[in-house]
Amino acid sequence: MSQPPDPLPSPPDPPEGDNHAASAHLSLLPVLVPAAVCFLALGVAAAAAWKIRQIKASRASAMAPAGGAAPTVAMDPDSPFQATVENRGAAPGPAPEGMVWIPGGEFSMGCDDPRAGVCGGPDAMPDARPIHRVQVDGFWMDRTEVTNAQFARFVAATGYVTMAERTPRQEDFPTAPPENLVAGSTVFTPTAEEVPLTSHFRWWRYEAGANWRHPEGAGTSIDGRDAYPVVQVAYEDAAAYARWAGKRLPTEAEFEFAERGGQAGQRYAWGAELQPGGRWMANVYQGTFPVQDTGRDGFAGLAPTAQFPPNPYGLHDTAGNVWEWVSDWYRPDTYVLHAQLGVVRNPTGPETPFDPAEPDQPKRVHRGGSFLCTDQYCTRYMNGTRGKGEITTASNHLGFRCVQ
Ligand SMILES: [Ca+2]
Ligand SMILES: [Ca+2]
Ligand SMILES: [Cu+2]
Repeated sequence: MSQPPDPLPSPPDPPEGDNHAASAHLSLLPVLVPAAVCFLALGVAAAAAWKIRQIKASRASAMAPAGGAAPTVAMDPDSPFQATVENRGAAPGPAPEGMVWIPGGEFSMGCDDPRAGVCGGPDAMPDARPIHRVQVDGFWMDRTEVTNAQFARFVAATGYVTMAERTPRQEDFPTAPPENLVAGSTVFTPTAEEVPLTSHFRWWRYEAGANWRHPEGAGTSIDGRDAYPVVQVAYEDAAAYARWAGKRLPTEAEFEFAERGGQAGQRYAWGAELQPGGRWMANVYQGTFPVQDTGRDGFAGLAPTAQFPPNPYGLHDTAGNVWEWVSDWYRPDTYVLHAQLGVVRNPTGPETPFDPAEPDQPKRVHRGGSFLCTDQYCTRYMNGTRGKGEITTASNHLGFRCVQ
């Protein structure tokens, strides 16, 4: 667990802009849910078409095509994926503690429709297509999800108060009933019996007193959980930690380059099969969702970090355990736009968020899936798949890691 670099910190940052987002968040009480929980795949809504046209011009100017990119090598001519071409050259110095060098390079980003495959799950993942070429520069990346111990050092050094710990103010949420103005967050609750997987409201609840120190509510704690990933962090909490540590959140393209480990078009961080040799390779969900997590992979619920083998770059838990915030705004059509631009270099996401399913909620991308992902419902532990979440909404299956 790395000590943050000296010199330390800027004082705790005030909340970032976009506070309008909080309205969307709390006015939904008490049925507030994390928007990015294993949920239904979305098509690119026709209603979004005008927005595509609207932002096309700005996108095109914002992303220069990669000049002189390495030639790509065709693999299977029927595959939408082409070989990953890593940047040459060594890491720029010794690794910061707890981080590994990701060389960057040019790769095929996205996920093909997994449904026909074994354990492919029910989701078509249309927002992860078309598969297109992207180039990213090299960077350092945390080997693991940020842990409770690391986050505790940040809070001790700065006095930072996370969003879930702040009591909502009536003036900020004029439409919320006063009894709903209590600090808290969203917590997964198994159902008593099998339920239709049509509404995630059935297994998420807003829990007063839930926050990173009390991940499942006021009666729970992180005692003995130093090595577990911190959860119940909203986007600005994660970003504030990253700034304090002299780091930042990865972009979506950086995360995907890293999770693929230099290999092209692999379904999983560890290869082509969900369970090679019958072995579980990530902390995901077994059993009947959302009734009972049998923990066949060794963990029912959250696991400490790094309990499964790393990917070829030395990264643990890019798939599963907790979802991870990345810095891009979410739009379902991001890749449609990218694919029109040739090789996209160091993309940082669209200028504005848009989710046709919940157009009033500004969302950023989540990556990697969580301990709740299962091929019964949501297979977003697969490489290249995309999640999303309203930026003020935290939950007990969402965390982050940093890059620099
Ligand atoms: Ca598990
Ligand atoms: Ca993860
Ligand atoms: Cu999932």
